Amino acid sequence: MYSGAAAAAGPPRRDFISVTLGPEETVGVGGYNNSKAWRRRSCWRKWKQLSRLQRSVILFLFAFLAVCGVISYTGMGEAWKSITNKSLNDQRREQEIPGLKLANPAVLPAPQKADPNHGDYPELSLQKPPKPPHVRRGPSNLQIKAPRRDTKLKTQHDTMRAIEELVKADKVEKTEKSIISWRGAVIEPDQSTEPPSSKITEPEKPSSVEAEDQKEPVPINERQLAVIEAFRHAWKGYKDFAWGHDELKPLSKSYSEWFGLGLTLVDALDTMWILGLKEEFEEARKWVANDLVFDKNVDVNLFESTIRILGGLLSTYHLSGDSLFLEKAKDIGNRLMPAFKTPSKIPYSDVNIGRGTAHPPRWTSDSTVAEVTSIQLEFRELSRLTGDEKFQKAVDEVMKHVHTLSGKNDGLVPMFINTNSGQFTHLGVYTLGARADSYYEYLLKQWIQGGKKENELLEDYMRAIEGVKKHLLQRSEPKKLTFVGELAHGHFSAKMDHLVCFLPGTLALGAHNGLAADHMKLAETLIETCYQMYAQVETGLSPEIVHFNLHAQKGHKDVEIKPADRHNLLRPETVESLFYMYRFTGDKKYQDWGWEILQNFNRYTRVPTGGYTSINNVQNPSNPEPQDKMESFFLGETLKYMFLLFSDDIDLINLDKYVFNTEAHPLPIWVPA
Ligand code: DMJ
Repeated sequence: MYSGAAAAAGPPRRDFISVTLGPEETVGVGGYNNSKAWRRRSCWRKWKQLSRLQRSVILFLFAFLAVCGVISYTGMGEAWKSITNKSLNDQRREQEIPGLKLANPAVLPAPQKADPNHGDYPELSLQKPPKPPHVRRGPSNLQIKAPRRDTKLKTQHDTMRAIEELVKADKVEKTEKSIISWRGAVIEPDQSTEPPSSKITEPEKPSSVEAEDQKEPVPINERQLAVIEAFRHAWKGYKDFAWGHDELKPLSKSYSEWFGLGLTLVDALDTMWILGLKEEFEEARKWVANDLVFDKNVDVNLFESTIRILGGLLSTYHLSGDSLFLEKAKDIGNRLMPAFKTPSKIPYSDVNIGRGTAHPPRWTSDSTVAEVTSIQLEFRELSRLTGDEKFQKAVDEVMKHVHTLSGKNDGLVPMFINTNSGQFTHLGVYTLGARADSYYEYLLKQWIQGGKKENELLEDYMRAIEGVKKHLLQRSEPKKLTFVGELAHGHFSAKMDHLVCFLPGTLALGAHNGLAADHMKLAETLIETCYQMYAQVETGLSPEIVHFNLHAQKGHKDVEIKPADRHNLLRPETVESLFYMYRFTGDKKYQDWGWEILQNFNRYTRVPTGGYTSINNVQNPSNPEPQDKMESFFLGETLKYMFLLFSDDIDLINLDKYVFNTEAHPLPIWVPA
């Protein structure tokens, strides 16, 4: 307190501190002596005049203020440092990665789990720089370039750290507010994916569309618009004549039931999402919410309902973040579980989802190998999402068992397996077509889904591809097309199902994930063959099965078609593989081939009143003999793969983040531990 009044009243003693100064020290009174010595002397005198208590209190005050000063100085320093660092990093970022959107980590490689030891940079610090791709990835403007290992390394590391921090901050913010997507659902923020462990307690969140809202939208091109138009036309037929039923019969303007579960609608949900068909999606969602009921006394095929319904619901949940789809997925998943109650734990083919009973087909106790080994991606994902390990346990057991079985031929498996003995049956017949196809596909895809750690799956896959090379590959005449035939008790048959055309895409996916480069070479030759299965036919559409000519004969093409095999069911496998090939090579010819196929579907299978139909005769352009059936996979797979094939956006279902199930439903790749 500095006041004349206080000075007059004398120093107060108790409640507060008073510093009393004599009148001679008042500015303007007496002469103004401001010499150092005088000041020192006068201060000392004042100090001595204070009581002991006053002196102690003043000392204490000084000490207290000094401590406060030190603390606030260091805090400000930190704050200042972080501000300057941040803006520096921002500048560097802009200089080094022009156009990089920080909130869009999708440009970085596969989702990887944070290293728990890397406390400071939990999100991205462990991500190794993307490996230079073995082949060119996508069109040049979308290619991910490997960072240069040169003097820039440190700055790049800094940049990564800056990105990590900003992404981390972005994530924290996201957890506080859900993102509402125009596609009608609340998208929850956390996209982390974890493999299920035996101690799953907390359910996982959807992988969702983390970067979609932030990144520049890649404009939809003409060919994609043509796919949207085709989808709308197909959907119109389904809506007008088959709404809520399994399949459209577009000619008779009616429908057919298989399981009575709105199969086409459920199979098409994620396609609508990907194509951006908001209204159609909303309408279908309403049907799922109000009318999709699994408590029905109906027999369903375990495999078909898993890949189409469970797979469709799971992927729609991931894309939309809408928990309705997860609830439905849980429901059907639980209802399918009785299939695994067999003596061998190899599941039965059929389940009554209302009664909770399962059984094999009436005529045999065998199941199909492809069916029991191509439900794993879906059940494993269901475990991860629900925290309930029983789904994964059941399907993993099947894979482990098949891994140890005898009866394989250099990794190639027979087509049947007995649900009582757990042994392969009908030994000696090997194909990559019907009844075995997706066994091979799921070996690779489970390995990818699980973060490339499950070595038995990889071993079985690699061995099988060697088996294909050794026993099933041949070249046709006159064009010398490499094709995959079949082996029956040591006899080679030059027969190839259209179904086998999944293989080039799978091989390319394996090569993209670091497997042998010659797999990519094989993929390139096989996709050419699959294309020729269309191009050499009168309608430009492939039949269900072809036989290749092994010997040159005048006037004969490579591809021969038997009358019983000349139907086309609107199958997806070739466009599926074209999609992978374009994504990994950027070679436009694959888009052009797909475009030809779409035009031929429009020419020969489109029904004017709505919908597309399977045809009976691909060799007769003037009468392809429409069959009056639109398979659900035309919407679930064929049109989806077409749309993705024509897209130049590698983040539209990024193949380092998602793995497609065998019905084209994308499921997240789990973050490697
Ligand atoms: C689809 O249900 C799946 O792709 C399955 O793996 C094979 N058959 C059809 C499409 O052809």
